[in-house]
Amino acid sequence: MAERLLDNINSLLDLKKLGVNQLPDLAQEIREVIINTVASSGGHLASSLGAVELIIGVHYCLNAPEDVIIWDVGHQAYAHKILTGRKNNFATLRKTGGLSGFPNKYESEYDVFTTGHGSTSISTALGIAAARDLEQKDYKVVAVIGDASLGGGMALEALNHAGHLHKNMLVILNDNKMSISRSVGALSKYLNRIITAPAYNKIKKDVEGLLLRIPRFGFRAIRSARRLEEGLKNLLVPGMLFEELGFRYFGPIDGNDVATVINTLKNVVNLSSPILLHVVTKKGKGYGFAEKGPEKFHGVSSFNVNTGEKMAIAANMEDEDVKQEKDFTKAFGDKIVEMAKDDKRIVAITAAMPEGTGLDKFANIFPDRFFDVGMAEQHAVGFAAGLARKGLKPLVAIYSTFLQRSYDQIFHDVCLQNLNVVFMLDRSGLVGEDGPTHHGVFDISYIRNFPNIVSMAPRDEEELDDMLSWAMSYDKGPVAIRYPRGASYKYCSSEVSTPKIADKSKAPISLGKGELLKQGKDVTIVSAGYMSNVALEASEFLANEGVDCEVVNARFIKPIDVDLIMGSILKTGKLFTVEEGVIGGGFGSGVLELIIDKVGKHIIIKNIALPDKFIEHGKRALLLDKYGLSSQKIKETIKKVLDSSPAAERLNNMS
Ligand SMILES: Cc1ncc(C[n+]2csc(CCOP(=O)(O)OP(=O)(O)O)c2C)c(N)n1
Repeated sequence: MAERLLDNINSLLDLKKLGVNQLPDLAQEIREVIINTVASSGGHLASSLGAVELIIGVHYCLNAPEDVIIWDVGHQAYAHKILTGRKNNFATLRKTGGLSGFPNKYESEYDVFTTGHGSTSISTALGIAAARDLEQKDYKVVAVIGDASLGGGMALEALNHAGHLHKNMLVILNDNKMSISRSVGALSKYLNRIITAPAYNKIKKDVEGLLLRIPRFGFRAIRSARRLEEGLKNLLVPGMLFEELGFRYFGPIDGNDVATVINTLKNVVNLSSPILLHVVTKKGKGYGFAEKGPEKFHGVSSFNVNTGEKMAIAANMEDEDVKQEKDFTKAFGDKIVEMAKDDKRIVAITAAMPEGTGLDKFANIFPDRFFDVGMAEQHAVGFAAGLARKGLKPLVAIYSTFLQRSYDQIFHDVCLQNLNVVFMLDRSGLVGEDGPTHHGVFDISYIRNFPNIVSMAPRDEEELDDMLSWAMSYDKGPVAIRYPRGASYKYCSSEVSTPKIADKSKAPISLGKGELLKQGKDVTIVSAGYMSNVALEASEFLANEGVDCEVVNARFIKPIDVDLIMGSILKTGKLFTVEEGVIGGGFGSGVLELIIDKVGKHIIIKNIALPDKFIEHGKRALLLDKYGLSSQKIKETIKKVLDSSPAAERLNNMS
């Protein structure tokens, strides 16, 4: 096999030894590595392919890690990983123990910030620029942000502040006109106008041509061109939004032409003010299937490179488009459509994730009652509050991890007003390969703290249907429903035994009422929702060891069915709570708060939950097992507690 340029690139110094004319070939080689790796490991393909030349250009012109580069979301930064010393273990991307799918400050000094959530980069970069100036240093600070992420509230707040502080920093707007689906919103239209305005583009080309012809004098050329440019822009560009905010705007340039990227960067990187460089790239660039269907290849599980076909539904992508026959997301998407046909007051809101949340079907059938607010979770909740205030029935579908953005809006705009907003928290629990930025493990705690809100978790798709019907007809305040990614049958074991779903006929949903899944006399296991399938399986393992468990599905995380739980504890004297959420302030804590003054002193209690730490990425089943939430591990924990408890003997004899 012929030697590749990439074979000799082991550091950024090696990159800089190449001539600009060699870089298109390098870009091609990097693309091949990304495509082949993601085809096997799953990952964020289309965004990463689109950003290859931009990343090469940035590293060619800057001096990382001294110069600081912050990647917004970070899903586009695979080429950055490959160029900054991680080429040889890139094949481990997203795998258990392997490279993270996002920038990770613990993985490399070139990843200045651990990221995964959108719209944060400009704030971080501005903070770093301010720190640099206070310390009288002179490195460069760059934020690279996508067009959809730029529409997030935090990014707009940061632009506002940056223009005011007037720090030297460069914001590179990587505009591919796409979020996961097409970008939405007025800002996106505005950017599109800039790109497509023919008269303005012609002038831009002339200005660029001028700069490119005299690169060594580019700095001066820009200055002299600027006055002319500014006058023309005032005339021709509607708004001049960025300039009005205090940025000097350059672009749009072709971000997939590495020479253009480098020539432009060389000129703008030394200017002293906040600069916004508008770079236009093609999402999915260089891989036909991804260019044609960028939304399908935004986040993918493993696929066949030659056909573009999915190989498996294995990877736990945040936004992977493959729907299984029956899973929580699909159950929700189908059910809400069915309900909305009969109830015209139902409206649905997504924050840039119609497909991922299952709302795409609703969007197609009820376009007027569907709102994609863009990557703006805070606004999504405030907007829902307004709709609810006027008597509509808004449903907000946002992944557990991204709804964290809306903590104050849940408090102030919804719970405090006691409005009938229904929150659908998909991807609750461990999501797997996307890792700590994406695990939805805090929602039990952050939701149940607020007065007025009801919080529930279904144990399977059928129960999700029932809960959704109940929630939409409940008119006494907000409701949150949490459920994991995928199908309920998958959430039963650590792949060590046959999946088991409780098949007991279900009682109708009733506020604060749980259900008894299995009667027993030795031990009470309580969880809410899908984890009760795992608990049930653990109870079978325990039965083999002579421990007879009573298993309760509380259904409601708030209000908790204290009567049902107390009734069981009084019988067994031993309580184990199980939840796929962080231990602090979780479901188990909620149970303890309620029973603490009701139980006698001879009781064994153990909360089984995720530890107080950020959980790494990896295969979900392995993580569950590692952190004690597989049915086997739950069994082992219960057995250990029973065996080691001095009170056990007494308790067993108590009745
Ligand atoms: C706060 C937040 N909301 C939602 C997401 C899910 N998400 C990941 S990438 C993405 C689209 C990003 O679009 P853009 O910024 O334009 O970058 P591109 O992928 O097009 O390069 C979304 C919605 C997220 N990571 N963070």
